[in-house]
Amino acid sequence: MPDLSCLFCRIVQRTLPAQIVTEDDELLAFKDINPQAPTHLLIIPKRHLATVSELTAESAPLMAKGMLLADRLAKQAGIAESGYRVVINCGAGAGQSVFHIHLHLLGGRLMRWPPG
Ligand code: DGP
Repeated sequence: MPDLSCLFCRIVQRTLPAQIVTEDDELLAFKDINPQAPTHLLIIPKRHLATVSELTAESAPLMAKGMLLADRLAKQAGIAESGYRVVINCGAGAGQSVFHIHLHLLGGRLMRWPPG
């Protein structure tokens, strides 16, 4: 069930505008509102799952599909050869601010390690 207090559920429902890049039955990809790299996309499951800690054996395949989509979008954006980063923040202490699981796809600049 969508949680209409959730920003990303509202983007899925099209009640909050976003620059949507692609979607299928299960996933939606859109541009991050506050990009941290020349390419910064968010890939989300359409169903509301708050964090990685909520995943189950039934829902976890969504994340594998998200990774496949991230790589496809990285290739489309021309950042796959130079390298890209996929980030999932789990919990406020790790920097999660929107509690609807999302993969950040970042690229188009040199990435350093460790992240902040
Ligand atoms: P995180 O901190 O890992 O929960 O990442 C949340 C990301 O979501 C952050 O990079 C900014 C982005 N974001 C927050 N609100 C919106 C919004 O309304 N629209 C879009 N497109 N991105 C948003």
